[in-house]
This record gives sequence, structure tokens and C-alpha cells, in this order.
Amino acid sequence: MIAGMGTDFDLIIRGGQLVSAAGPIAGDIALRDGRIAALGDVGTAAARVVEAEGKLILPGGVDAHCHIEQRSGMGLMNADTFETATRSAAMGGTTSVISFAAQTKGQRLGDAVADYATRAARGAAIDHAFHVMVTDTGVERFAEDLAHLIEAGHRSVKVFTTYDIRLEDAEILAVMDVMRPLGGLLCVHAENHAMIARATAALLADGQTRPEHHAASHPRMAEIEAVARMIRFAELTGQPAMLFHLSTPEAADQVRGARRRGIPVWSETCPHYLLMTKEVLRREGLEGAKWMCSPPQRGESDCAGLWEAIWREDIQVISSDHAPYRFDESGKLRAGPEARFDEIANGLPGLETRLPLLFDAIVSNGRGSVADFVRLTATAPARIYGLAGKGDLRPGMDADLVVWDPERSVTYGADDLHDNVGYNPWEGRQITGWPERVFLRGQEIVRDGGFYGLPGAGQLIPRPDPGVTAR
Ligand code: DUC
Ligand code: ZN
Ligand code: ZN
Repeated sequence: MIAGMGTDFDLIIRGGQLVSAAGPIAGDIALRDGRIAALGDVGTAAARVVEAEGKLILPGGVDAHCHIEQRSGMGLMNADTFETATRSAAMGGTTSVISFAAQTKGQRLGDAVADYATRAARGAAIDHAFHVMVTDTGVERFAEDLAHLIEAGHRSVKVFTTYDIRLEDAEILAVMDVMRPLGGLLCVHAENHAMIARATAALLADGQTRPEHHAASHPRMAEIEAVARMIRFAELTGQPAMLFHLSTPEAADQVRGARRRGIPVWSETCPHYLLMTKEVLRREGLEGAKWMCSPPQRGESDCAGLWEAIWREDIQVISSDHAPYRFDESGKLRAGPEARFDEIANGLPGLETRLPLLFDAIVSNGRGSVADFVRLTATAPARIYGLAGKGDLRPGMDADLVVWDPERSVTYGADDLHDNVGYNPWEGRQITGWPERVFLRGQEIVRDGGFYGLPGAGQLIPRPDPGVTAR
């Protein structure tokens, strides 16, 4: 036993296989006051004992990129509230999320963060943090507000190089200059706007307006160029950067080269770039809109190349990029049943499916170990984003745990998720491995398909430490 000998615990989970990103841990786990109190030979003195024979005990998932109760770049409110999104996340084994506090044009940054934090405090059933999404650097006291928020623990900032909410290069450099002395991570949606606009105009002029043409409207070169440019910005300013949702191995190669040169950059991809191709966009009518996201899914060889980048650790994090829109006039079909691809909201739901899909792909399909799965989906994001107490199995850490059944096979159905989206993009896919029970700071919030969490029980995650971004 590592700590806690001879004491009573609130809960012991017994007989399962504990696994952290470092590998298997022998023995059992004991919890007290919402934290991990002891690992190993913990005895039996606890108020409650949960038997977990044949199961894995893993840190709760950390999803570092999800859009919750947020207006899109097109001005469309997404389908999930903090309540529905975090319920869905928990049902899929995720206990921490980082979503976006999105600045509207003209809004002071602190007001944006206060607005999202208030709504999350009311609705979120799991723990949460925010990326400060900057869309307007021209507002009053911008630099001062940004510095203040970072110092207050909002240690990641998101900018776009495309969409109407994009920043110009000079503005991105100015954001980096503010961040550089403070210890924070700049996250970038990196695609070249002019290349996308050019491809889109050519497709529309040629009458190619269907969801499947969305893929060609975001040329892979647009991602490769913008990722390379953002890396050079990180090199020039010394400001650490995270390249969000890579869809091409060439972009991951740029990250590899940069990291070898000592430039502080990290990268992320998502299940829909690893396990889907752009073929999903070719459905009857507008059905393909359900899978439309930016950047788009690519080809089989891209999926294979991204997996290779993961094993080389050029990509360190796998997030959902949960961006939920219903397949009706409130969401994907807002521009009507004849909508062109450029009038359709981008994004697909993924909070609940991320961990089961990745456990199946990594562990059940033999691509990697349980420890790899834990590292990519919990430990690395918690460390990179400085989420105190999250993503690992150690005494003193928050008791966010998943009792995982590695044998259970499930075939996803049409509308079996617990979000507010009304379709499952992975319908028909069979996966092996399932989150059977979920604990948030020691409280059981999911058991055998039932949700027992409470809206408002989720807490803002402290981020006192600049961590990997320390100056
Ligand atoms: N692309 C984004 O940039 N954000 C949300 C969803 C998407 O597809
Ligand atoms: Zn994005
Ligand atoms: Zn996103």
C-alpha cells in the first residue's frame, strides 16, 4: 500500500486491474473525501466496497476539445446544454471536459468567460475548464483582460485562421505576445482561409453543392500550410501552441519536425479522422450533412498515417471535437432541405462515443495497450492543459474513475446517445469494451446504463500551474 494504511476509506474498488498511463498497478484502490487515498494492498476497511473482478479501473476520460452551449461561427446555437453534454460525456466514461468560452464580436473577454462559467456551474454534471476563444482583438483593454484570465487559471486560448471569426496573422502574433510571459497554451484551428474560399467558389460555380463536396472545399493543403505557419509563429515568439484536430499526416509531420527542433508545439486528432473517411459524406439527399466537419474526414491512407503519428507521439491527444447540431431545421438543415454544403453547420457529436471507439480501436483491435489508451485520452490532455488532480491514478488525485468492461461488445444504434442531437454518427458500428461504472470525485454517476449525476455538481477545474507551458 502506498498511503492510507490502517485508515477507513469511503470506498474500495476491489479485484479489478488498475491501469494508468505508466502501465498496470498491482492491487486495489481506496477513496476518501473525493480523492484517491491509497493504491495497492488497501485492506478492507471502507464504508463501501465495489467488486470489479474481470474489469479494468482507469482514470476518467479527459476530453480537451468540445463545443458546449456555444454559438457556431455561422451564429447557430449548438444542440447541447452543459447539462445534456456532460450527461452524455459521463455515460461514455468522460469525467472532465474543456469547452469554449467564446467571445462575441465587441465583447470583453472576461464577460465571455463569466457567461460560460455561470452556465456551466448551473448545468454541468462533470468537472470542466474553458479555452478562452478569441474572435475580436479590437475590444477595449483586450491584452489586459487576456493576461488577467490566464493568470486566473484559464490557461488555454483558442484562435481560428479561417471562418468569419478568424484572426489575421498580425492579431495571432499579438495574442502570442501577450501570452508568452504568462504560461498558457495557444490552441489553433489551423486551415488557410483563402485556399478554402477559392476551392468553395470553384465548386459552387460548377454546381457541386452537395455535402460530399464539402471535403474538396477544404483542401488538405489548407491544413498543411496553416499548421506550418502556426509552427513558425510559435518558433518566432516562443509561445507554446496546440494544433487542433489534425486530419492529414503531412500536418503531423510538420509537428514532428518542429518538436525535433525544440519548438513547443503539440497536436490533437479526433476519432472521426482516425476511423472514418470522407465516404460518409456521400449519402442520399442531405444525409451526409450529419458527418460534415472541418477539417473534413480524408482517405484511408490518412487514417493510417494519423495512427502512425500517434505512435510516434507527434500527436499526443485524442479529443472528440463534439460539435452537436440536430439533423433538422434547428441545426444542420437550417438553410432548408436544398442547402448547399457551405450553408450547413459543421460538426458531429462525439463526447459519449470517444472512449468506447478508441478503446475498441486501440486495445480490442490490438493497435496498442490499455496504458496507451489512458495516456491519449486522459493523462496527456490533463498534463498538457494543466488540469490539477485529473487524468492519473495516484494518491491525492481526484477520484475520477471508470470501471471498464474490456469484454462487453455493443453495436451503436440510431439514437442511443444521451446528448440532445438525435442521431449517432457511429450507428451500426460494433465495438468491444464499455464503461460500466463512472465515479466523479468518488461519487458514482454512472452505473449499468443509468445516469446518477447531478446538473451543477461539476466543478471548475483549477489550473494553478502553467505546467508544460511554464516560462
Ligand atoms: N469544426 C470546427 O472548427 N469546430 C467545430 C466543429 C467542426 O467541424
Ligand atoms: Zn476547429
Ligand atoms: Zn472544435
